[in-house]
Amino acid sequence: MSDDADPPSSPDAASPPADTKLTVTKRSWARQGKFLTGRVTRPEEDRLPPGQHLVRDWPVLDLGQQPRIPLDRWRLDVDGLVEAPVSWDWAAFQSQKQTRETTDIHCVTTWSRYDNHWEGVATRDLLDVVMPRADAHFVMLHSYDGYTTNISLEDFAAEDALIVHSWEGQPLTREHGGPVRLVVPHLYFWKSAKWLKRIEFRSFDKRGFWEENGYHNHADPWKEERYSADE
Ligand SMILES: Nc1nc2c(c(=O)[nH]1)N[C@H]1C(S)=C(S)[C@@H](COP(=O)(O)O)O[C@H]1N2
Ligand SMILES: [Mo]
Repeated sequence: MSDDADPPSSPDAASPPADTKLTVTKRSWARQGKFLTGRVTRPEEDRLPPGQHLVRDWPVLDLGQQPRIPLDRWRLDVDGLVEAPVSWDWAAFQSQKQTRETTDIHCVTTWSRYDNHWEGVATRDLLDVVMPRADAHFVMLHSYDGYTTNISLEDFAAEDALIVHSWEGQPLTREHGGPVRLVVPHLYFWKSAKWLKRIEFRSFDKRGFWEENGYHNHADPWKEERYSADE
């Protein structure tokens, strides 16, 4: 008997069962595009990292200085070990290729927020423009409030990392880092510098503000890389 033999005949065998609970559910998932997010997904049971809880509102956390940067004075400098450094004004930033992503936030203070809709410039597209030199392995983010945070070039180049100007279809508010902040979804949120001013490419690593003050250098939420004592 071959593997592709017809099933035993019965009055119902000619057509597949159309309306079992499972097929109805699966067809509805297919319509909604469930599980098809267009990015590397983690299994659903792994979506909430260990020790995290979900929130609906978006908390504000920073050092307490929320700088006000008028758009006509805003600049983003990208420099250090790159072939083609840039200093974008607002128009130049807006004229870059725009990307939308839907990603989750995981803050080291244990809140997570799902399905944030961002729009901005993909870090990978920025890398195509400035072309890091072969000896660039790390990135330091510098912000208008004096904050700094460090990240490897590999983490910076993650496919869902964005330099964002919009959240949920609206300009990013000042309290959340507007005009422009970084969003690196696969690391704890302190790596996502608000009020971004300068992106510096470096050959060796140097700790930023929280990394010098007891936080982990890498910050992977799924490994609970919260504090430098865990390194
Ligand atoms: N420039 C700047 N960026 C920053 C911070 C900051 O103090 N200054 N705080 C970090 C921390 S600890 C967190 S949890 C997130 C908070 O972002 P939110 O206020 O939009 O939730 O921003 C990160 N980026
Ligand atoms: Mo944080």
